[in-house]
Amino acid sequence: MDVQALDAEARAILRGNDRGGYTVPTEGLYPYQWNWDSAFAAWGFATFDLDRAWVEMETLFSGQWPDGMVPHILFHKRDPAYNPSPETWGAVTNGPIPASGISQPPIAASLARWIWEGAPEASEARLHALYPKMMAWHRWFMDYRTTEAGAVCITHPWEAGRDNTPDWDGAMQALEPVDLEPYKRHDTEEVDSSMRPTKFDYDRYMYLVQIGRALKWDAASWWRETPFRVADPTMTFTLLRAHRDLLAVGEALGEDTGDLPAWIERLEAGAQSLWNDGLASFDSFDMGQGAWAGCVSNASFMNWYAGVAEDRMLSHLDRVQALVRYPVPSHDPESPRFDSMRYWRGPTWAMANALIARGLRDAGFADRADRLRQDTADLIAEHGFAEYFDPLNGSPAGGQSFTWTAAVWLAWASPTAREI
Ligand code: 9WN
Repeated sequence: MDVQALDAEARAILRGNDRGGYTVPTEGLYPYQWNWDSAFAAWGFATFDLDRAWVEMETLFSGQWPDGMVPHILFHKRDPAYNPSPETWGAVTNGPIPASGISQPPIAASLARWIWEGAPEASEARLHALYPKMMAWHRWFMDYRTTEAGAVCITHPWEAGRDNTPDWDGAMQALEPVDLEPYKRHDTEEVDSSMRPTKFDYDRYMYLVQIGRALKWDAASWWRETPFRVADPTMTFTLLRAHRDLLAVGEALGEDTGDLPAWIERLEAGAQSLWNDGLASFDSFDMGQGAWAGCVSNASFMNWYAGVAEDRMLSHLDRVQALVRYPVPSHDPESPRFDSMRYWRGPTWAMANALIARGLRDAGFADRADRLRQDTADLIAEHGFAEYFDPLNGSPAGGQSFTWTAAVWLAWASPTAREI
């Protein structure tokens, strides 16, 4: 492995995807600022340009809505080729920047903490300024996405950032997209359709956007009326972790930590509500139909990242790792729904591995964390900086020169990365 060349290539990808204050996930396929992609980008930039890292975070929060939400896409500069457009979303004036009407996994506070810990003095003022914005966003999740049991829900498959995972199959089957307006897909013009969600899924993505637009994306109305509400390990675990990190930051910086301890307690209970006894795993739960998804996904393994101990997940991890060359697959290879190349139905995602490994390390499973880091480093070194990969043979898939893959290489997978 030529580490110097790989580090240089990763930096060049981040610079190349920089559109001035924000980074696109990849040229063409995703021409705007995506929420959790940007948090990873900031983490990557922090390894060689600290100021640019904070600018990435600041630009993300410059799109925050008055109710606290930080949208999943910010449409800074219009790209007519991309669909759904700002008008299709219909959230052009809900916040300071035209945006989508939903959010994405809240990893920003955690990654901001890691960036700050790497350079505390130079980062402190930037983190101070972001702190109240992060609090407001976290409060928004507690107010508009959390079940009574304390699990965090998604209201659209795009909100979890795991668009077409089998986790949502049941909830998607239950949707009847009546009066669906005609729409044009952009993704399958950029990437082979065998690697992307099907028309069945896309019809329902667009149908949900249509309903949200009619409700003007008013958070309370949408939470009440959306026909798609699934309690999700990605959201629950990332928000729980982010609450803990924000609390640590708030205490260190002398900020008001407000409701954070109570929110943590609530989400700790919520995390347990995602334990599916029949599957012996953390799972997604469709609130609409009161049904488990029955899925061991890569998000199921984020329990340690959230500070939730569960040794039974180790057996799943060891089992799943033994089945593929490049773990962690986004869906259980032993499931009949596993599809090694189709988006979130099987492929491996380097950025998800970074979060899983961080959790394993924090929980004291350093050997497993190291192994995952090594497997991910091999994957990227042998198959490039793709959006995602076939877990069986490493074939690169989706977009290329991908921001979050380059970022997690620099910040975590590269042998030159700082120990986290
Ligand atoms: C829709 C940008 C985003 C990621 C998501 C990933 C994918 C978009 C799409 O790309 O979602 O938001 O069109 O498929 O699923 O996690 O943030 O990289």
